Amino acid sequence: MSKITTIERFILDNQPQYARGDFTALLYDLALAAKVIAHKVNRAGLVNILGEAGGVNVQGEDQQKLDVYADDVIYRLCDHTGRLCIMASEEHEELLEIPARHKKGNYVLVYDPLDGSSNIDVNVSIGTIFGIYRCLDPDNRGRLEDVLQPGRNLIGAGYILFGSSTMMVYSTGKGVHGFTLDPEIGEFLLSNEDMKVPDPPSYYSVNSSYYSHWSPGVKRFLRWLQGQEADSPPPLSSRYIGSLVADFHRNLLRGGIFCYPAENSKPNGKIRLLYEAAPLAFLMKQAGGYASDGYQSILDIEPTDPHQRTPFFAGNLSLVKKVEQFLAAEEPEMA
Ligand code: P6P
Repeated sequence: MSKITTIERFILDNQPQYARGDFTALLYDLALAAKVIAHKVNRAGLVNILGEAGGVNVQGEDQQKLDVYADDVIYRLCDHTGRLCIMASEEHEELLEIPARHKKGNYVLVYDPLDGSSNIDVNVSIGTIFGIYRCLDPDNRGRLEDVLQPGRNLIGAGYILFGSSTMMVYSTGKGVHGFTLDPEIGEFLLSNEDMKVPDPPSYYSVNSSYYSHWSPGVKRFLRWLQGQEADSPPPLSSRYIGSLVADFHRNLLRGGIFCYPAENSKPNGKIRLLYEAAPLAFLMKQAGGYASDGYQSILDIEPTDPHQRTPFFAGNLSLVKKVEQFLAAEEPEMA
């Protein structure tokens, strides 16, 4: 029997000596949010039977959609703790200020409260993604500039995967660690310490129905991946369930590449830079992989808008660098 380590214990054991505890406590807050959201998500299928989240409750009040519910849980757990100076959420066009009655802290939280929530109705895994920055100016905290930081400034990032079990996977810059929720005791227990993306890879994840909309370089990369070029690698299996966190998690665990390329009608792709691509890129780098927009590291992109999108390739370094190689050698498509 391996020793039982709760996420709280692991966070405490790994916080630096000089830590004052705010960053550690913020990670606890997110672990608590994960438990609260998991409880509701895991009952989503009972909406019409028990009238819970997403349906109409016994008082006839409209229940919140689960992504709105998840957003509300994270905000209300974090807005008063004095640890944050500002938040940015996929669910809100505007930045989320800390109410004036509460102290502003030194950290910034960016998050997608429930990515892929449309998959709930078909019982496919979904996820929460988060990133943590330090505010830039301690004397002027909670500005747009604090949110528009490149991923290389992240001091922590992670995701919560609501799947066959609920997992919280995070990094604070000292490796990637995974915790599985034991619903019986309501604790996240260490299940994957120091996760590294395996090599050789096993999978690739992409929505091939968009093939005709991709650039020549991306098309060439997919043909290479599928064994149609002289120097193609050993064949990988295609796995894509249209839920970013689930597809990303599989490639992190088994080795591979997740691709959401730019398309003719979507030049910046679909994945959000600030609260999806950058946090996942931080994790993938910590796990020995790499994430790119096809031309540069995701972590080097300087955001100009909290909701901007980016083409996204994440996984084994060798595979993502191959995308960059094919895009760099791209011949313009014949008219
Ligand atoms: P498509 C879900 O809507 C999402 O944002 C990600 O979770 C997922 O990877 C992607 O979109 C799927 O997009 O265009 O393949 O349906």
